[in-house]
Amino acid sequence: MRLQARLRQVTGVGGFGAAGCAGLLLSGCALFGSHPHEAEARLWPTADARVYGRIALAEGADGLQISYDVRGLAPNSVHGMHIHETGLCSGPGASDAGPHFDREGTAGAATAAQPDTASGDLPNIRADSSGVAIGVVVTRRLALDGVRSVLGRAVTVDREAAGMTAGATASAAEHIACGVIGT
Ligand SMILES: [Cu+2]
Repeated sequence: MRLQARLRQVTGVGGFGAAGCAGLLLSGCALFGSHPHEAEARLWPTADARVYGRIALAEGADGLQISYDVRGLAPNSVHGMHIHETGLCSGPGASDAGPHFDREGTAGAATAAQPDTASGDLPNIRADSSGVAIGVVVTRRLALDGVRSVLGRAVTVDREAAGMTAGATASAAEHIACGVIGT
């Protein structure tokens, strides 16, 4: 009976969590729990583009905060930005990234006012007169763990703005930059 109680304690939630964290001390597990609360993606140009940048992701009380800093864009241009299903930036225009991340299965319900509703569809980014787009998006539809996790997926910048044609699957849009989200 005493042995059984001990085993239960070792394999219980508390014991498992501590054991899981022991190997992950360097990633901040001891401070924040069993999954990362911060991640980033470095964006590199695809095809002939000269676009590069960084996306920083942080989980907070309001959801997932996505901060972007994209450079090398045409002055005052507007571009679509998405999370894609697969963490690959290879293929023509990063086509290996696959379809837009859409865990909720809501894409296709597009209207002119709400052009695309896949959870991986982020608002358009807007370059200033120097071709730099900096901004922050906060969403509860994405996370860094569970079924909404974007870890290991690709984030892309489109040549065109999203939502120009309601109902179009923007997966076919040409990408000018791509990066894989990691910790
Ligand atoms: Cu895309």
